[in-house]
Amino acid sequence: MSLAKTNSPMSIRKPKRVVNKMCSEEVKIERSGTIAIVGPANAGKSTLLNRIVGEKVSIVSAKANTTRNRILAIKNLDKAQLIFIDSPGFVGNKKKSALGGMLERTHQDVASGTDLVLWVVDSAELINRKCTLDQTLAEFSKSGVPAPDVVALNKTDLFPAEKILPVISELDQKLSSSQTQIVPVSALTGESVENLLSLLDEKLPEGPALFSLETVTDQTENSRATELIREQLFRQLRQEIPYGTAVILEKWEEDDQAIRIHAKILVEQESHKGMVIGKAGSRLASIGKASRTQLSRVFGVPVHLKLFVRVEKNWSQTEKGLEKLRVAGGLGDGC
Ligand SMILES: Nc1nc2c(ncn2[C@@H]2O[C@H](COP(=O)(O)OP(=O)(O)OP(=O)(O)O)[C@@H](O)[C@H]2O)c(=O)[nH]1
Ligand SMILES: [Mg+2]
Repeated sequence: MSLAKTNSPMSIRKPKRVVNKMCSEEVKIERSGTIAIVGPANAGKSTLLNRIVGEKVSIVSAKANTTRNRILAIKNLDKAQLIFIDSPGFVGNKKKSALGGMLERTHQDVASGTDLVLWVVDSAELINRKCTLDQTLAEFSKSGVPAPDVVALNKTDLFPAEKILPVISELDQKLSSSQTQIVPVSALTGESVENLLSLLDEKLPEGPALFSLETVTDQTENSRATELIREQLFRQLRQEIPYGTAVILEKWEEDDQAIRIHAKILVEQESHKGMVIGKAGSRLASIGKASRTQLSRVFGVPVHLKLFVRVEKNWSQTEKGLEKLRVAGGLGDGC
């Protein structure tokens, strides 16, 4: 199969595991709309999206700024179609590279054109006082995103109710709009995610389904594959190394039995190349193994993966570097 052919929405070849299967004739959608998922880096936005749609559509790691572009995924309820758009987290006041600037613009763009804004807040940051609520609110208003319709106070699995309740009441007092509702959730365990969905459903405008009821995400297979590899780079590499990595698909072949993928991992410095490869190739082998497991799970067939590491000096630092990567397909869909 040619590269261009893989640029098709995921709905064309779904994973064998059937997710969100609903029969179009049985369901009449009366409400539909787009919902921006915004919030600080690492708050659990992508974990929440994956939990809502029931499969991994957005990559997750413990490192900030894992998500780099908009990720659209759809959840159908009885009579409603909720179209979620995950975004890169706030970059904050740090000195920004060209890539950091791109993340910030994407974050703002995602929230500016949607029907609803869902702000995900990390309760651990507030309870452990790494960040005060005033700082969190100030950061939110500086981010240029419209006021949230719903706040999901995430990671509640980490604390007993007596720690969570004061945060909710403080949030309630300090939010500028009395229309904003707060839902404590755990994206990790799924606790209260149904409540969150009901609340969003109530706020959706009337309208027909905007996507077919079988569609889970509009991401191309190319992008989904490179993102799953990038997830392993974020999970398995340390310090600044993952932030200077990008993945480009070089070859995609498939038949009924398997998919064969060749992908290039870009790093910014010669010294980073050795760290990605590791002693006797051990790190790259581990990245490849974990990526293959995820790819096979998502695509529903065995995946054979070959990874190569190349240096593209300081690509993330300049607009020129970003543009070169964008053209090569190394920044994913929608960039
Ligand atoms: N305990 C706990 N951990 C969570 C929860 N949700 C997310 N996490 C963890 O928080 C970390 C960040 O999760 P992500 O979903 O990547 O966060 P994000 O907001 O998408 O981050 P960026 O893409 O970097 O902006 C990961 O280690 C997750 O496993 C939760 O409800 N409970
Ligand atoms: Mg994310």
